[in-house]
Amino acid sequence: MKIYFAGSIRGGRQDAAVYLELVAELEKHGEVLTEHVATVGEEDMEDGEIFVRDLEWLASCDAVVAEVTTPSLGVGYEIGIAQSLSIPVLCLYRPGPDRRLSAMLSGNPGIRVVEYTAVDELDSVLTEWFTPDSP
Ligand code: 6IA
Repeated sequence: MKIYFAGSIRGGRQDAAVYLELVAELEKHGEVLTEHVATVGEEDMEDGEIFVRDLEWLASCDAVVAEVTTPSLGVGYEIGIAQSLSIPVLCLYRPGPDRRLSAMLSGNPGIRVVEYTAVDELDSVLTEWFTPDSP
């Protein structure tokens, strides 16, 4: 199972610690192609190279898991591309008093949105979602 993890980079890094925890959970279910989303900082690539590389990984993955609490143009774009390629998408969202999830995700019947407060709640959700034929 190749997993494309999507999380905000230039949209804001306030959830970077959550992404690290999530990537560790996702690694129990398969190969995470995009660990760098959690650990970003060490890369020295042009934006055009990042775009081409990430789209190649996206097209080659079996599933996309997107942490969508921090709004990100890049994550929204990746979700749209994944959906157009019929790749299953799971969006993870932590509700808060000062934010509302985009209707393009919460109102989208083609993707699964799961609300949570802490990564340790997601064990059964992820196990169920990664079970073959489940997403
Ligand atoms: O619009 P954003 O930057 O928040 O978009 C984040 C999403 O786009 C992530 O899910 C990534 O898959 C992808 N992405 C955007 N920028 C990068 C990137 N920059 N490296 C890898 N993936 C990216 C590296 C430069 C960094 C040192 C700032």
